[in-house]
Amino acid sequence: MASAGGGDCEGAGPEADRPHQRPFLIGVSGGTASGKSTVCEKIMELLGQKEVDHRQRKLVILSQDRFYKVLTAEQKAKALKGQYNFDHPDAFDNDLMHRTLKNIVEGKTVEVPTYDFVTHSRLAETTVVYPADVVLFEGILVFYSQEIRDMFHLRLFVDTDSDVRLSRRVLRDVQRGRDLEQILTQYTTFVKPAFEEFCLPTKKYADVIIPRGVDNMGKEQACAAPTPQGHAAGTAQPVQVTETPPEVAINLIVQHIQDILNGDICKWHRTGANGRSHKRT
Ligand code: UZR
Ligand code: MG
Repeated sequence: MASAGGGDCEGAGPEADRPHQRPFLIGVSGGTASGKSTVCEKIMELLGQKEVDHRQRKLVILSQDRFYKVLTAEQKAKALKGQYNFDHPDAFDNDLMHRTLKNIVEGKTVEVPTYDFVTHSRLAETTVVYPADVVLFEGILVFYSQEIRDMFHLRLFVDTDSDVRLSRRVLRDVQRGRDLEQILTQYTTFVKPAFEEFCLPTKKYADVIIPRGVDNMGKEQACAAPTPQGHAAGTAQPVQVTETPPEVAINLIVQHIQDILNGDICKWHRTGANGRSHKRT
């Protein structure tokens, strides 16, 4: 059966029958303010999908932030004082996130909540996400739960220095109307420890590590060497594009996505860098 993208592969077996609406799901993780959203936007732009009406889009970007839990009055009071841990895996409605991603992977239209960072609450309006060929799901802890991690066909980790992330984070939070002292206290109390405990250890699950996000695109810069100790014994190393500007990593990813959009569904059959099989059920 032909997928809408065309180009079925010989020997693809039942995989060839997969309706094209079943998207290729890409997880994009990295610390706070690492540039996850910017990387996603850049991918969308390079694929010429930015100007396309959202109903016609082949690519959709979705943020884990949308799945922050609805806070109780008590938690909200804490949040407003910078005393609530938004960087802990429990801060997310993991059930809803899992259910929503499952529906997305099955090619269903879903409704996702909208989250307001100023009031720390879920807004009444939701966003309808229509079936797309490629879905980018970005967030600090998208690789934390194995259940969700295993759903991704490709995993990217945006690796940006923590001092760069802190300075961006401060600017962003000030723009969100927060008090500087509170921003810094929250960072040292919650954001940094949680990054080290929950986010950084998930870097080993990435297929591709994107250095410095897209901020330095086009600039020549020396980079740190890869850190093999970050990888579990027996697992393959992810592709780490360290000696080159980050657009090389992004261009490689874009090329891969382009192949999927063009209907080269053999790509879906590949065995991941970590030995995962991407067979769909
Ligand atoms: P990114 N966050 C808020 O600042 N306020 C909220 O109401 C909900 C989340 C922050 C959260 C986390 N932490 O570090 C960050 N705090 O959003 C994740 N404190 O978003 O990946 O875009 O940095
Ligand atoms: Mg973000």
